[in-house]
Amino acid sequence: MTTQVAIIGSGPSGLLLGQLLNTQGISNVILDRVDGDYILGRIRAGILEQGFVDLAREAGVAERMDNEGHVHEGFELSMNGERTRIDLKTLTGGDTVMCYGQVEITRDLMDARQAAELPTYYNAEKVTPHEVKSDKPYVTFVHDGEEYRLDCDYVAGCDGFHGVSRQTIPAEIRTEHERVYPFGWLGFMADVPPCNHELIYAMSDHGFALASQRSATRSRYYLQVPLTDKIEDWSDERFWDELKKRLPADVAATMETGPSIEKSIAPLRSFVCEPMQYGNLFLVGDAAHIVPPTGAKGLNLAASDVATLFKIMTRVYKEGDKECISQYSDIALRRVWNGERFSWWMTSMMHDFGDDLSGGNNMEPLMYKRFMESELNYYLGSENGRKVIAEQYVGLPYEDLK
Ligand code: RFL
Ligand code: PHB
Repeated sequence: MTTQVAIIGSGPSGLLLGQLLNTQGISNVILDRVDGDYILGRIRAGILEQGFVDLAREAGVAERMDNEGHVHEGFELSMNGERTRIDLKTLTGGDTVMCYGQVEITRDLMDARQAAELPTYYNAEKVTPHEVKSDKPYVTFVHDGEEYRLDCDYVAGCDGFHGVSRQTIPAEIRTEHERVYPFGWLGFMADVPPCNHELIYAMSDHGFALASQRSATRSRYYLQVPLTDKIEDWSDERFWDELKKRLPADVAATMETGPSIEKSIAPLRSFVCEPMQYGNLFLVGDAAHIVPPTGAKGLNLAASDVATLFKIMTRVYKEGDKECISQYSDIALRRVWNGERFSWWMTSMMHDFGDDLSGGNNMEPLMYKRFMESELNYYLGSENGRKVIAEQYVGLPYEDLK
């Protein structure tokens, strides 16, 4: 089997890249180790930057998003019950974000791929890239008990944090930066109307909470929880009780509650792998970097990687310029480090690190807490501070190739 770009991973990164390449007539095959239903069962992101929205439109998969997604012109930060609105549109001179679930955009991408009859192998086992430093890379895998070899020009490693692609880069070439936070997020989905028309990120003496949403009738909430907590520890009733303590009192008082339709705990991590390419292998999205979800940046950084790789592939195949491929890692990493820094900063200011000394570089815990409270207070009280938050939240512009 032969293709131009072998894509490992059928998450949003791999699917978006495949769809964009197809608009330019660049052939691609996607391999994933699980099936489509499993992928659609992973409830994750909810906020898309304008850059993502524009890419989805370019890929021809935006119809449902444009009809059913909600444009948000702002969000709120609550500090011990005191609410401050970050007016994204005014503070950035017109930018907004789109509230549309990762599951929905992934479904739209899968449907478009199927309609275009582009080759996809789900439940592919032992997916392994080979010879990625040469100009004849290939990927081997097993499907339905049969062994396959996929010859290609390039390999896009879109296989998430636990994928095989990053491990293909020799350990002596790769530097991995990692910080694991001393708490996780308990996610909770319920078919009740959102408690507020915009998102609320809440810092409180009881810990962090986030009120998000998927539609006018579906809410998505998160609570900071100790890493040792198990899902069984959190009955629906306990969840709602705790959430009400952390959100502003007026919001909690009118909030509608109901049974959960999904509950899960995710650890929080900052992670970057440098470089993001090795020969003709490119790492894209979570395969190369992870952010804590506080800034809503994970999926959006994946999209900016996709945008850069798509520009490179288009130039390679349309103009015959192979030199430009060496630009990938540097361009991608500049935006990634910015998103990492913002996500770390938001996480640090808004969560309770308790006695954990890693929060503030071995600083006395209460001193660190006071510094962070003071920092948040300052940013919220100053228009320039709110502008900085707004500019980062809507996302920095994508960088062009040289
Ligand atoms: P994915 O989605 O992990 O997809 C990778 C795919 O690769 C497959 N795979 C393999 N296939 C073949 N062979 C192998 N050896 C393979 N190993 C893995 C997997 O089966 C999978 O299908 O990575 P991708 O495409 O890079 O997408 C990244 C995003 O999923 C992620 O960044 C976001 O979900 C992060 N995130 C958020 N991002 C935002 O931009 N805005 C948000 O509001 C936001 N909220 C969140 C989030 C992530 C969360 N969790 C649970 C981590 C909220 C949460 C709670
Ligand atoms: C979500 O709706 O899942 C969501 C929104 C904003 C975040 C993280 C998650 O920062």
